[in-house]
Amino acid sequence: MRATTAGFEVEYTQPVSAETAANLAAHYKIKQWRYQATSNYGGPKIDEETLTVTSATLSADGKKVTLAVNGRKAGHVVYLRSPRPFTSTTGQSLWSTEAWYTLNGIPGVTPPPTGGTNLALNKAATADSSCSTTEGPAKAVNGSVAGGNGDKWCSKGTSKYLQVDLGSSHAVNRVVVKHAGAGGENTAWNTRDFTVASSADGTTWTTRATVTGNTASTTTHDVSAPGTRYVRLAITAPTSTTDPAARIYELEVYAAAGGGSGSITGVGGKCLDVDNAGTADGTKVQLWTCNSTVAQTWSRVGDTYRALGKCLDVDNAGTADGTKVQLWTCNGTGSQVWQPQSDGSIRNPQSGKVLQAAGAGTADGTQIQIGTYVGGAHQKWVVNGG
Ligand SMILES: [Ca+2]
Repeated sequence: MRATTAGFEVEYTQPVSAETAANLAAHYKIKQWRYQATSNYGGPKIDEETLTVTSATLSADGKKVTLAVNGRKAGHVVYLRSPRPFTSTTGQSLWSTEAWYTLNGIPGVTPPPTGGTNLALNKAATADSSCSTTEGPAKAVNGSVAGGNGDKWCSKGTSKYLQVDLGSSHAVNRVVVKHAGAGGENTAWNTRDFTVASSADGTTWTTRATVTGNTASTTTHDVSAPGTRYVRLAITAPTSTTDPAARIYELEVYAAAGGGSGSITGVGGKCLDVDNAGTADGTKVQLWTCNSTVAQTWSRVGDTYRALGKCLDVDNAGTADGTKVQLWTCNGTGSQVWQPQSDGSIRNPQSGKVLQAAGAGTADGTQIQIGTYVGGAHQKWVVNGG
C-alpha cells in the first residue's frame, strides 16, 4: 500500500478476479484517525472518521489498484479493510484483509510551513468577551507571549470564542494556539477542550479540529482549509481546574507559501494548460498531459490563478454552465476570482460555478469551462506548489 496525491495504490501478489474487479471501489472500507501524545503509553483514537473511495482503477495486469480517496489528512493513521469475498483469478481469497498506513504527509501536496508568515499577526480579532480592557482579543494576535500576564486574551464568558479576520482568502494548513503556560502562567490553566473552525465569510463555519483533554502549553493543528478568511477558536472547557477563565496568549494561522507556483492537476492526472503557451487575451485554457512548462505553471496571487503573467478568466463574466475559461489580462473582476474548496473543486463565486473539464473529457485539448458542482472527477483539482 502506497500513498499517492489523490489516494492510495494497493498492490497484490496475484491478479484480482473479474468478480472482485466488477465493483472494485465497494471492496474498500477506509477510516482515518490520529493520536495525541500523552504522558501515558498509548492513547485513544482522536477524530476518527470514515473516508469515501471515489474511484478504484485496476491496472492492466490486474495486480495493482489505484484508489481515489476523499478527505485524507496528514498526520493521521489510515485503516483500509477489504471484506471477503475478495478473490484472485485463481479463486484464492485475500489472505490479509486489513492494512494500516501512517500518513505523515500527502505526496505532491505542500507540507505545512515550519516557519512561514503568521497570517493572523496584528489582524482584526474579536471575541465573546474579555476579562478586562487590557486583556482583549488583539493581545492574542500581537505576536508576543513574553509580555507578562497582560499579553493574552482572557474570557470568562459563557460561550467563549476568539476570532480573527485574515483580511483575505488563504489555503490555511496550520493553526497554532499558545495557551496559559506559553505565557508563563499555571499550565493547569492551558485550554482543555476547544475547537478550531474556519470560514470564508464569517457566517458559515467548518470545524477543522476538535481537541479534548489538552494539557499542552502550545498546540499545533494541521488542517486543510482552503478558502479561509476567518479562523475561530471556540472554548468549551477553559482549564483543567475549576478556574473559569480562558487564557490565549497567541493564535497563529499559516497557509501554503504565498506566491508559490506549480501545476494544477485535474481529471485523468492531466494538467491545467494554456494552449501553446499563448499570451493573447482569450487564449484557450485546456487539459493537457503534464509537462512542467510555463504553460502549466500557475501562481496564486490573491484570489487569482496566474500563468504567463495573465489570469485564469471566465469568458465575458459568464455564469452559465459551459461558459469557457480562458487566459486574460488580470483585471480584478469577479471573473478571475477562484476559491479552492475542501471538496477539491475550485469555485468562481461570481457565477457560483466550479472549474471543470468540458464533457468530463480527459483528452489533451479538452476545453476548461465552468459548471454546476456535481462532485464529478472532472471538477476536482489538486493545486501544487502554492
Ligand atoms: Ca500575545
